[in-house]
Formats: sequence, C-alpha cells, structure tokens
Amino acid sequence: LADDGSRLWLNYDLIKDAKQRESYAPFTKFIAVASDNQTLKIATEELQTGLLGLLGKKIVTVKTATTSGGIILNVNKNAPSSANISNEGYEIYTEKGNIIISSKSETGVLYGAFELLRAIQTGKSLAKLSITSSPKVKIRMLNHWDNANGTVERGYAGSSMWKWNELPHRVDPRYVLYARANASIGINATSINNVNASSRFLTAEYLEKIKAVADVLRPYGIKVFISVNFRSPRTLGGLKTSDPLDPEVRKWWNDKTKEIHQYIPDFGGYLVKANSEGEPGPQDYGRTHADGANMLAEAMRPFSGIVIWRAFVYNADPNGDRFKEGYAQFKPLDGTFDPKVIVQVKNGPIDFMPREPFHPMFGAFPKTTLGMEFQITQEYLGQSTHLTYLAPMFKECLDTDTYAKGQGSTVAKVIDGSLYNAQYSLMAGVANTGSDVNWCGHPFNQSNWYAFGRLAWDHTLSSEQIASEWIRMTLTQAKPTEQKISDMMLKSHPIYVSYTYPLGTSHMMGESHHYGPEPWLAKSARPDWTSVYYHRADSVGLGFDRTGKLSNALQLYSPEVQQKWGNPEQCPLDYLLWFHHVPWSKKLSTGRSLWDELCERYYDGVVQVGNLQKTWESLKADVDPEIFENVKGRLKIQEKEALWWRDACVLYFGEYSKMPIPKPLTPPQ
Ligand code: GCW
Repeated sequence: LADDGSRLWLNYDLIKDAKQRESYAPFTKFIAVASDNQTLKIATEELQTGLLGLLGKKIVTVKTATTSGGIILNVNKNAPSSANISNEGYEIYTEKGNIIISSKSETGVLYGAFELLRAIQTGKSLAKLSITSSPKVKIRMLNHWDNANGTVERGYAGSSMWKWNELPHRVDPRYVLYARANASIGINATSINNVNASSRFLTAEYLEKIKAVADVLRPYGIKVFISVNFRSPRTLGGLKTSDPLDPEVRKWWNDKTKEIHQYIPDFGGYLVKANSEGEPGPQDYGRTHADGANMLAEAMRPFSGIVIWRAFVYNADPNGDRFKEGYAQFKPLDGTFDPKVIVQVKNGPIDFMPREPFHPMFGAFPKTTLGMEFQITQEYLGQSTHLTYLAPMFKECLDTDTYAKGQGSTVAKVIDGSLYNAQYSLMAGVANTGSDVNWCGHPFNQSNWYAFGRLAWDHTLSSEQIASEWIRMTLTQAKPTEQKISDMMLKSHPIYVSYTYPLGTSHMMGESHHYGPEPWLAKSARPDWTSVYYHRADSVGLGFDRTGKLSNALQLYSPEVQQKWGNPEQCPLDYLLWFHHVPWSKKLSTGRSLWDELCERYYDGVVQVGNLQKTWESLKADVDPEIFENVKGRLKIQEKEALWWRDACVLYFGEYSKMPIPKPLTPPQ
C-alpha cells in the first residue's frame, strides 16, 4: 500500500530484515504494567501497536513480570531525586533479562516507551540498553496560529486541524494521532489558536470546545494554552476599558481565569501578542507590557498556569531600525515581570528570516525568564514547496554564544534556564500542521516538527542525528538511502538561503504573502513593510549598516559579539549584510567582489537545487512511490522558483551595482 504520510514518523512499518526482527524477540515477550492509569495504558497500547507493526508480533500484557524477556513499565514516584533525572525524565535499562522503563511520572514512562520504540525504529540493539534522559527545557510547546473560522495564519498544509464547528460533540480521531506524535518527541504544551487572537476563544461556547481537546491531550502529558485578545474585557465583558490597572478589568480577568479552570483544571495559561502589528495591548492605556502581563499573572496566581507574553513588537518608523525595537521596549522592564511571566522572544530580531542573527534580548535580561519562539511553519522558508530542513537553522541560533556571562553563555543556556537559574523555561514553535492528509504539506516538512520537538527536549542533539532518526522512522532504514536523504536535508537550508537571501540580506519577500521575491517593494502600508527598508541597495552598495555609523544595533550585543560581527573585514559572510553596507566592488574573503559573490551565490543555489533533484531521482526504487512522486513534484517547483529568485534579485540589484553578471559562474555538476 502506498504511504500517504498520514502516520508521520509513527508509521511502524514492518522491519524488512527478518534477522533484525528476530534480534528483538528475546525482549518483547510481554509488557508488564501494574496499574490501570490512563497514561500507562496509552504507553502499553503504543508499544503493542508499534511492535505489532515493526515486528509483526502481538505482545501480551501482564500485571507483574514473573519471567524474563519482557518490557516492564515502572512508575516510581518516590524515587530519590537525582541531578540528572527530572519528573518527566526516564531511564531505560535491562535487568534480569527484562527491559525496564522507569520514571517518577506516568508521562515519563510514556516518553520512555516512545524512546524504546524509536530505538527499534532506528535499528538499534536492545541487548545492553542504558538510557537516562530528561528534558532540558520545561515547557516544550507548539503555537498554532489557527483561527476560529478554520483558516491558519501562515499555514501551508490545508485548513485548521481543529474542527471548531464539530467540537465538542465530534472529536476528530486525528487529535489522538496529534497527541501521540507530540508525546513521541516530548512536546508537552500547545496553544490552540492564533496569537492574532479572537476574543471568541474565551466564550463559554469555545471553552467547552477547548475542554474537549484538552481532555484528549491530557493523558499524553500535553497542556492546553489559549492565545488571548487583550481587549476581551471590552468585547466580551462589556467594560468601558481594558486598562490593566483598572480594578474592574482585573476582576474580569480573575473571574475569566477561574471560569476557564472549571473547564480545564490543569489549564496551561495565556499566550499574548499585545501592541504588535495593530493588536490591542496595555500601551493603549499608557501602561507597559509588564503591567499587562502581571495583571494576567495575578489572575493565574491560584493556579499552576503561567503567562507567556510575546516580545515581537516594532513601530512604523522609516528612520528607525526594527532590529532594536523589541529590545528597546522590553529592556527597561527587566526585573519588573511577575515570576509567572515568560517573555517569548523570536529567534531573531526581525522576523523568522531565512537566516537571522540571534535576538539581542537573549543574554541581556538576567531578571526576566525568556522563552524561545521558533517558526516551524515555513513562512519565509519556501512554505510547503521548497525542501528546507530547519534543524541546522534552529541549532545555529541555540549554539551561538551571547557571552552574557562570559564565554559559553549560549542562547540555549539562556532559554533552558541554566544561565540565570530560571524557574521556568520555554521553547515554542509555530506549528506547521493542517488538515492535509500528511499534516504538513511537503513530506519533508514533517521533519521540522520532529526536529523542533527533539531539540526542545535536548538542544545538544545534532542535526545529523535528528535527520537520521526521522528518515529511519519515516522513510527507510536502508543505510545508503538514508545517507543520501540526510545529505539532501542537511544541505537544504544553506541552499535555500543561497538563492533567496545570500550574504545576510533580509526581508524582500512578496508583499504580505511572503512567497517569492519582491526586492523592489518600496511602498506599503508601513515603511518597515517594504523591501528597500531592509536591503538598502544604492549605487554604493548593499546591506543595512548597524554599526555606530548608522543604527548601532550592534551595540545591543556583548562586546565579544560586537567584535565578531562589527568589523566588515571579519564578519562571517553569512551575516555580512545584516550589519554592514558593503560597496559593490569591495573584495570579500572569497576573493570575489561583493557583486560577484552575490551573483555566485544566487547562481550556485539554483545549481544545488538541480543536484537535490538528481539525488532524489536516484532514490526512486528505494522510497515509497507516493512520497517519491510528491517530493519530485515539489522539487520541480523549487527549481522553477529558485530561478525566479535568482533572476529577480540579480537583475534588480544589477540596476544599482551597474556591474555585469560575472562569468564563469558555478558550472552545473
Ligand atoms: O511573521 C509575522 C507574520 C504574521 C504574524 C506575526 C507574529 C501572527 O507575518 O502573520 O502574526 O509575524 O509573529 O505575530
């Protein structure tokens, strides 16, 4: 049967090699589980389903193990706390011929069950298993930008997966697969609606629907959050104001929060986009982001939930630098946020660009808990037609050193809470899920959901390992094929950057839909929604000068970072035009002029897409025919559009450089 991708990385196809299947037999005679807890039941059933698929074998369950050769699920709530195993963590080891999956919590056992299945799915031996694993980040969360009307903002995989018109009476079985997929990679939180939020989600009508979703997700360890509209006290409550310091407004939020808990007792909390891109917020009443966030935190005080407040704010100032604005608005508030507030910061200071330096807020807020916001959905990264594996991009940001507390103060250490000893820690990813049969549109986009979850659990995993796991679980266990696919994935982000935004250019996508090139965009509703605002091409050169000569955004970083990026002679080429306005004829470290290097990268990007196509073509006999054809068609689109990007940008920038396209450019390989 052809694989339509609907089962994601949990497809549990029969392992082809009979010998390998046999090697698992001595450990899969039974599953022992003492309690009938729902989460443990789910873990047991997952193991049974997985092993039936992978090994073709029905596994019985028993209450207690009396012989060896089985899998024992063990919750030990009283296990002594140890430094390296948290409540959600687990251990997997062999003892007296049994495999023990042990945790302090049921959810930890479920995570361990998925880890055991992953070991089999990726072809590992079970003979001497010894795994100890704990999540590095506490809240590992998907942010859905899904609207009440079924559309998804920046969604490229069909309409919303949440069927608001059916809930709560019909609960789509896909919610269960969604929960399983998330639990399998350790995601434990989800905000179910768009941050450009409709107040409707706080009405009793919708709370009943959200409750139905929360009830499905709960036994998988997933908490539900709601994105809220700051004006709700007015729109829903009929109050005259939504001023966060107004007692009636505060009372309204206190009551609303209590009401939500009647539906969802373990409610995760609120996610808020305020005073950003036209959304309402505390500044409408002369108050600060902290005033707004703290009001909601106060409403949350009797409960376990938290408030996540986004830092994605910027003004329409033609002479300003958007790069600095989040920092500027939030820096004076460091230390004034309630401990229940996490400020969620996008990985870069502009907006999920194909390649962006880390946000200067990371490392600069010792007294505020900062969370990471990545975008899994590929708004600026080819949506669902370009193959772009994002783990290397996520890692590039996480592994960068902020030098905030000396060398080794990576972004990862800021957001996992270890640098400043934060009580909470958060990594959020804007989801790429939709109603498409395969959930994510491009079959390879599934790997970005997978990679996000794995990195939120453990940011020290390598992009290579994550790719290898995903390929083995999803496409093939055959080593040579896996290697070729992995090679395609690992090269894909640099290739995409090469034919769209080389050398640190930014934001020149087609207006509002953000698909395809529009570097010439000079007029828009706002000056900072044009392309010319970002690339600054003129007769002298290209790039946004963020040194002391112009915006001085570089000053927001530690001196060591400033040193790394502040000198155009030493700045890595991938970031060059983020920080410098470089003359067209300036010789770069590659020996080429800026203009020649720019052309080289655009041309080479196109050649590389051709290479991706050739590699994929060579795998025709080795991957599922439906997935093969699906990816092949999308690569064809990618090829066409890489040419479109190249020609649009080279011809447009050539108007300024007045220099000819250099020859010879990278020859086709
Ligand atoms: O990237 C921009 C998107 C908007 C989005 C906004 C945000 C939800 O173009 O669609 O709105 O970011 O992150 O708030």
